[in-house]
Amino acid sequence: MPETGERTELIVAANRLPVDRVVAEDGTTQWKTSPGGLVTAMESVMRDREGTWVGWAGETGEAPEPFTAESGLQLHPVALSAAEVRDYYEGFSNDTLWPIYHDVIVEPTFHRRWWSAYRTVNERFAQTVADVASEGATVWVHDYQLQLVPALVRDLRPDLRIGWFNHIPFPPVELFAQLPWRKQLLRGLLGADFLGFQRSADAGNFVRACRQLLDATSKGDVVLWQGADDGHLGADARMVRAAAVPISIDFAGLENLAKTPEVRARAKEIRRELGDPETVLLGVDRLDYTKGIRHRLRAIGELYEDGDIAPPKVTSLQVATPSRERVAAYRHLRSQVEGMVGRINGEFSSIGGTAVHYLHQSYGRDEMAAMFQAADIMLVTPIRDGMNLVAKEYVTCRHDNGGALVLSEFTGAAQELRAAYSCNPHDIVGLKQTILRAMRDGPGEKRKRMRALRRKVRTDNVQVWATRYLEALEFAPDKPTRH
Ligand code: GDG
Repeated sequence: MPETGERTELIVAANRLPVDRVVAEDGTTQWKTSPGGLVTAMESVMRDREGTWVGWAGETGEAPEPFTAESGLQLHPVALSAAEVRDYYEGFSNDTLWPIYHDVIVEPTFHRRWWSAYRTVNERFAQTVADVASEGATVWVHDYQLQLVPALVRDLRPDLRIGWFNHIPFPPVELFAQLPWRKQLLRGLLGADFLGFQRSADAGNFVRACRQLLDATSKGDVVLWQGADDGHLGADARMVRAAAVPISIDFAGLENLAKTPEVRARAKEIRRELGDPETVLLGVDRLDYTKGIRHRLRAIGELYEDGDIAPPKVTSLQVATPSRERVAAYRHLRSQVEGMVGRINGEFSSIGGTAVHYLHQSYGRDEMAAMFQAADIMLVTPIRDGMNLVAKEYVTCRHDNGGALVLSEFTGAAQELRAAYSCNPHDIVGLKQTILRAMRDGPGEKRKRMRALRRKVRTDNVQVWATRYLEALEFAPDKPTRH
């Protein structure tokens, strides 16, 4: 392994480094790796490729010096000022791009100042990548916060192999076209050799946007970009492949955790604490308007009202992890959700029988695994979601082949998890029927579905995803010959 600060062969660039600073009792600072599938996947591919992860360490002001995490990952922090976090991250990334890329569920906000910060921060990331990459290295850029990085890195370091992966959907051109900076974003992405998306529909949307907004041509999943807007083949002409490489989770790691005696015991204890109901309905989401929490609560409330379900026999648990609370749309969502939970509980709970247990908190991985095991019906009902890892985590934790997954057709996961109980969350009547069907189907039918779901996630796990992505990047088409 190279010493920290040396040039490396594989560079991952993502908005956030996978660590959090924790201050010990004696006042010393330590960096704790934040657990998650992406980190696990990167650890496995970076271990044998001398990798460095470039990203923000989570605190504003001067960046810490590059360091090695306890997991062995080399980390290279990028500095962000408080104003940049506000304008580049909370503003442009989460209040301009996020709503546009998620079907404009809420109205996007456009500010030229935010765009300018986005450009500045993308330039800083690109410069850092260019500084740490060894000759001919591979660069893997992640997500919507860094869409200008591929072209900026290519300008600085034409010798590098550059890929980008979008964790969220790529919108239809009709919505993408609203962005005042649409061409700059497309040109930024076209600096890459390979662009990975969650679904082939997302890749298709990107290719169509290039054709319509840049007059690029395409053949299959390859965009031919002339390198100039005048239709002539310029010196920067390139071929860029855009295809689906759906992300997954660390199946073996999570299944092992779910099988530990502690997690199994905790799952039983959770059911006891909920009053030993016959059926537990569960939702686990970041508190985000894309996740369909309001639609889900509407359906649950109506099921109580219709008398199809009643506490304490049936109870529901909603974990809504705090998220982006400085963005107005998220504060508004929180008060709507909490109003709905209050109304449902006011009408349908009794002493000793709560209709909706609502938890606006975040939990450790063990507790999440126990909750998944304790749930009979998992409700994953986003209005739009790039993939949705919660759905995959739930089936991974059900090593007993029990439980049932209700899954929105508007998630990337729905393309893969065909054996789930599929729903359209906008159709409240249909959603109620699907929940009831998932509750009432016999154990044989449910086990058959769960086995198929688990087979899929076991095979297409996050390690396979990372390998597939890097292969696609390696074999992406080269620059076109000029004539
Ligand atoms: C984006 C895309 C895509 C949640 N609460 C807690 C907690 N979580 C974990 C879940 C899961 C992750 O966070 C959330 O992942 P999702 O996929 O559900 O959604 P996003 O955060 O929106 O992620 C999404 C994903 O990127 C990956 O490409 O699937 O479509 O929007 O792993 O378990 N984990 C812990 N405590 C919590 O309270 N420990």
